Amino acid sequence: MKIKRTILSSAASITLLAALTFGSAVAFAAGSHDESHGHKSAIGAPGEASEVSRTIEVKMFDNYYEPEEISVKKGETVLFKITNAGEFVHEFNIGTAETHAAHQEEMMMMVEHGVLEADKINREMMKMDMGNGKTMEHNDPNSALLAPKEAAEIFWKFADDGELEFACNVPGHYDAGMMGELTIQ
Ligand SMILES: [Cu+2]
Repeated sequence: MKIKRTILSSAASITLLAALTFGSAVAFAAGSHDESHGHKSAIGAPGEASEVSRTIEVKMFDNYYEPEEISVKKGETVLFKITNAGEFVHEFNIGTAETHAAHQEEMMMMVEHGVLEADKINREMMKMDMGNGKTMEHNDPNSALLAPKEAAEIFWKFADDGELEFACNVPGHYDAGMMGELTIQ
């Protein structure tokens, strides 16, 4: 009787352990997702077209932006009209130094997998399952990854503060200076 109860309770604790492990694995995955895709609360949130108070045109060249710096108002919703006027693939990504660093690692992986070439984006390959249910698709609302001559629009609502940067995380571009300060006033 005593032995049987011990077995039962250890089976119960294994189940509990499994539940706890599973729970923490999920929490970890969610946490790392936040890190790689930006702390949404700090960098702002996707904006509504009806709330746009200003349009800012951004041109991407090899390897710099025009304008070089951007300043926005607290809580403002901005429509960014982005054009890639360069000869290489570039990105306009709203984030912090930390989120850009994390994103650069993802982009490095895209280059290693042949998804990203210097002057070409293989969008079909981006949809491939990486074996973990994830893909390399880039449709984050805070960024636009563009091949030469492509254009995109980003509606973004800024928070009240934050130390933000807009940057290109294509390998080597950020370090070459393809980033700018995004000041909230
Ligand atoms: Cu670039």
